[in-house]
Amino acid sequence: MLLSTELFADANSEYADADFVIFGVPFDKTSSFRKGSKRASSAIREASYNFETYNPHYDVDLCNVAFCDLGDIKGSVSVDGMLKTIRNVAEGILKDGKIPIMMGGEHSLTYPCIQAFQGISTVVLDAHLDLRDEYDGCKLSHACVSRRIIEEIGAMNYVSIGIRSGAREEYDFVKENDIHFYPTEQIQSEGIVHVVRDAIEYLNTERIYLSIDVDVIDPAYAPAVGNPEPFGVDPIDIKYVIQSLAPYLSGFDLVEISPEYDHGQTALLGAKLIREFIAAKGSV
Ligand SMILES: [Mn+2]
Repeated sequence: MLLSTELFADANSEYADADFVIFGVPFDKTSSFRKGSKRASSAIREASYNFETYNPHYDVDLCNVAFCDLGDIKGSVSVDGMLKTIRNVAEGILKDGKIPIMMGGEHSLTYPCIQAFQGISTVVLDAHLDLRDEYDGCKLSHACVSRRIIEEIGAMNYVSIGIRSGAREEYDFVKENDIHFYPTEQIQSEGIVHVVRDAIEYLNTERIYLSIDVDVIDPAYAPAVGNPEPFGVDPIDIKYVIQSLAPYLSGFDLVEISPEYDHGQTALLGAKLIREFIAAKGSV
């Protein structure tokens, strides 16, 4: 059990009263380049104390939003076992009618969260396609997470935004399976407002899960990620995505921060985006 000062700032509700339930997952076993996302949840919690409780954009004070932090989930050391544990945790939160907020850890952890919904449209913000069938012999690798998500929910219920990296075979898979994604160049030419409107129209649903791989953001703003990729998205565009999707959002995660490559700014941005989500959804 964590001390209250070690929990996410302002997560002062009891579980029974909470509308939002934060949990951390210190797990980075399949990370392919810079490991260390297992330390992200504590870095994000520490950074969360930097910010005011009041959010002027939404006119919401987080002190008045009911949310709690379960602390970190200690699971199996195996990938398969860890993902099963996460699915159980997410299912419990959903059964109790609350919105789960997962702080990774690596991106593979998103898959069991989406499985827990048993059918939900998904928006992934990511620099990478993550559409390999397997990586290093592992189908549950973070490099395969969007492939697993699409198998779970179907291509028509999936979009990704901010893409600028993938193997040729992944781009072939996109064409063959009609995967809907928005490269950063499209955000630059058409603007994030157009891109998000198009994504919402395409998904045509009332319920969306949002997964933010922090490497979607340009490394200038978010250098401490597992696989940094230049030509990225501006943080304020990510804020706009959260704002626009908020009425539809039923689940949220933020993954892939690797704090040892940070001077604190990536963890701060991660904490801020989680606070933005709670304020945006709390004001709907
Ligand atoms: Mn990525």
